[in-house]
Amino acid sequence: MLGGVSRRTVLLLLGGAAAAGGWLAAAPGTASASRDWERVAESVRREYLWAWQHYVDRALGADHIKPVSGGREDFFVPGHSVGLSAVEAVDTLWLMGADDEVAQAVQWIEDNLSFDIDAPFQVFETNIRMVGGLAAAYHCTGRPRLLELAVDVADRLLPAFTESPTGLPYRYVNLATGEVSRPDTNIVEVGTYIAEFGVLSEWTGDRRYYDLAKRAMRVVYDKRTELGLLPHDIDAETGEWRNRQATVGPPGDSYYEYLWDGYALFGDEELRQWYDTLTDAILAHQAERHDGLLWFPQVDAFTGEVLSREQSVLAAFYAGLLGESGRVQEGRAYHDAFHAVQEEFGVIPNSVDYTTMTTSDPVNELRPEFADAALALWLATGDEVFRERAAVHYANMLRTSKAPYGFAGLGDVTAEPPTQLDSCPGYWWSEQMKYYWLLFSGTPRFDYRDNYLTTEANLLRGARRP
Ligand code: DMJ
Repeated sequence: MLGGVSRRTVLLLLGGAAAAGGWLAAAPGTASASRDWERVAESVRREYLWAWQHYVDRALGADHIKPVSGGREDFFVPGHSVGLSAVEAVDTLWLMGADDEVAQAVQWIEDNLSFDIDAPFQVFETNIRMVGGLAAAYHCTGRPRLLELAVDVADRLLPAFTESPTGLPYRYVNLATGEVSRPDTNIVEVGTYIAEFGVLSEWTGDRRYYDLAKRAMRVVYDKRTELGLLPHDIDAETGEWRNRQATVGPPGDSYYEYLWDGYALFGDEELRQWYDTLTDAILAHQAERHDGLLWFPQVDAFTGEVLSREQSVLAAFYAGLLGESGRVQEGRAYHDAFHAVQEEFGVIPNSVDYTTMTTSDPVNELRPEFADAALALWLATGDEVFRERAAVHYANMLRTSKAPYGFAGLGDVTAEPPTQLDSCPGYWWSEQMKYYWLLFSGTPRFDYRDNYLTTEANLLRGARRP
């Protein structure tokens, strides 16, 4: 260690500095006054617009561009792209003040997007990405057609809820016929709707969306164990648990997030009470310290026995959720744990065993959760350390993931240089580049005091139109 900064971090910073034109010359922990955040923000915007241009040139309307080969890829259903990356990008482009690019994306959506597709779509992913993306695009631009499309796709998802005997939605619904399938589900896929459905209720005056989303959340909450914990797998037809394991990572993560968010967005005190009850139980039975760091192992929801100390990178979001819901100390401590992972590996792998700080899954799928939590904790505390950590996260991505036609996931973060995968997920367009931009730019288009970003970082409150 060099004065609290690992050798690996220094190398990464130097690499990032070169790649980004020297803006990251300072080491983490250096007083923020020495950082030129505006230059970092400019770099983020420049890279995002560079990637956007490639998507427009080679893949506009496809769900994904393939960043290494320049090809196209479907996400939801083979042969049925719905312009996922374009939908995910609109509010990010808008926050960056890239109005020509916003117009390009919106024009493609308004002219081409149709959900009359005779194929099963995953209800959770369609909601957080398509309903949420369109709702955020509407919130930013005010274009009525975007709201119509958000309502149209949400309506096509509703049979998943209304056909279920328990109110827990099925995992899949055919968008054209309404046929439902796959009752074998989990608490994320039954309980991550209240933000997107809630704003649709607010904006259309139709309460059905909010009520269906909340009913499913209640079914889950009412089934908590005597310890107050939730296993993560559940059957939508019987309402019975399908496993015993509880986790704040997938597939448990955004169920907890949306309990808080339902309160934060709509003032629903009942959801806040459910959130508080479950969070108290998680902190009592699902948390442990190891080498002075706070971690959340997987535990048996009925006995509290630790089942696994593997930590998914997706669980890093939980640091931000704790911070924004008033548990700042715990949120900061959990972010410190993932900061240690970033210090160890540079680019954070899919998961680590925190007892050995090793990984058996060295893939990086451009996951945004560490940056997500950095933004939430920075907004909650104003502590510059979170901007510093996010800047390192960005520099590491820039150094390793920039490919000929966009940004690519990595096959093995421990290889030098890491191998690039020919894939860029839709959430890259909605999540980390937006978090970096909001952290570094101070854009007047964002209300830094009163805002709401969904689990997919879709902006549903806080757009300040010029
Ligand atoms: C995103 O699609 C959402 O954040 C979701 O809640 C889980 N994580 C992915 C990105 O990693």
